[in-house]
Amino acid sequence: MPNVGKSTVFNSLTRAGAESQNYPFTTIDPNLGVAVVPDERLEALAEVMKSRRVVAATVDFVDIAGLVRGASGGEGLGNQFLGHIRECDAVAHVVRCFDDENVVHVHGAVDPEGDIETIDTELLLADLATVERRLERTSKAAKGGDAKLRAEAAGLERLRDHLSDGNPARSYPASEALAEALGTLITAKPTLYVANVDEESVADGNSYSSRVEKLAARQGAEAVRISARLEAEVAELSEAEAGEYLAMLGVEKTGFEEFVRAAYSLLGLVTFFTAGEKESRAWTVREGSTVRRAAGRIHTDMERGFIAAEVGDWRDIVAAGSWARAREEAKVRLEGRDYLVKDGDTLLVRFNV
Ligand SMILES: Nc1nc2c(ncn2[C@@H]2O[C@H](COP(=O)(O)OP(=O)(O)OP(=O)(O)O)[C@@H](O)[C@H]2O)c(=O)[nH]1
Ligand SMILES: [Mg+2]
Repeated sequence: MPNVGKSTVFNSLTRAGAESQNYPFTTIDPNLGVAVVPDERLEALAEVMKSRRVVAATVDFVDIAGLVRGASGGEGLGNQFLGHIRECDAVAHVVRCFDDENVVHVHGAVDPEGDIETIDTELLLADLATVERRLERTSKAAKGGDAKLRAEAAGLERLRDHLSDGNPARSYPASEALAEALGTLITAKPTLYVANVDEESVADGNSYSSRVEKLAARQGAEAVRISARLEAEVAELSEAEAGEYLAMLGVEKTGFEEFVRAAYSLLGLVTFFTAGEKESRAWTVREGSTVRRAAGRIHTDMERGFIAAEVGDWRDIVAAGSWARAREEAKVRLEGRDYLVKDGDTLLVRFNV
């Protein structure tokens, strides 16, 4: 929705300094920013290795314009804005969960479920239109008798009914025939609800945020609580002042770290590490990637000339304190090209080009 705090949340995550103002449609063109994923495992590795450089994993965020009722029909630049969502891998849906009579709500009252429903309906309608167009094309082409096309058309009909009943595409059973079609749908994207609460409600939440959490649970979606306003304020303070201020509010964590972590896990990624004196670094690959593919993230030469990788769990590497020690203690093993990288693996790649 417009004016619910999306740009404020985005700024708190990325420090990108996007414009945030107290009126709807402050944001028209998308803002791009990068958030660093906090990772204690990487910190621990860098410390024992005495790394001169520490490079964390990152998530790219795009802050977009608010949608309004009718967006799927082109209302309020709807088509353009929906296009920005289509380009992303996952959606963080910011929901206003704070009272403030000075901040305009486009429908006049704070209403988290109503807001979510308005937006979800537009996203569903947009997907429904996409599926109907595709169904029309596929049905026509299937008249030629091609079995594959007929199966796709039948699948699209079932998908259309699923969406018409108000269900997001992400709850439609995975199907090979529809993989391509599903890939173009907004409601197929993993979604995280972000309850934007006031400073006082970060610690325990409020009635709005608990409603968002309940709704998310019903949908099988995730929800996090964050106070964007608090994040913005804390960003202006020195570390000592920030600590004092947070203690005064009874807040241990501002929600920022949980948000970035939740966003990261939403994307179905795993983190692996490289660790040494020169640099310790967190890398990102899709779940189910082979170690050879993972090596390619570090350098294309490593994928091309891949021989084998020494692999150790990050905890074992930290406990050993060095690769040499970890080898002595038999805490690293040699894996071939088809080994599937697990979250927390620490790699040393052997290659030859
Ligand atoms: N009281 C309070 N105000 C907030 C909070 N978060 C954002 N705001 C205010 O709400 C107004 C809108 O914030 P933005 O971040 O620009 O909202 P947006 O969703 O990006 O808005 P559009 O780009 O116009 O759709 C600004 O005046 C913010 O200061 C909050 O947690 N508490
Ligand atoms: Mg904005």
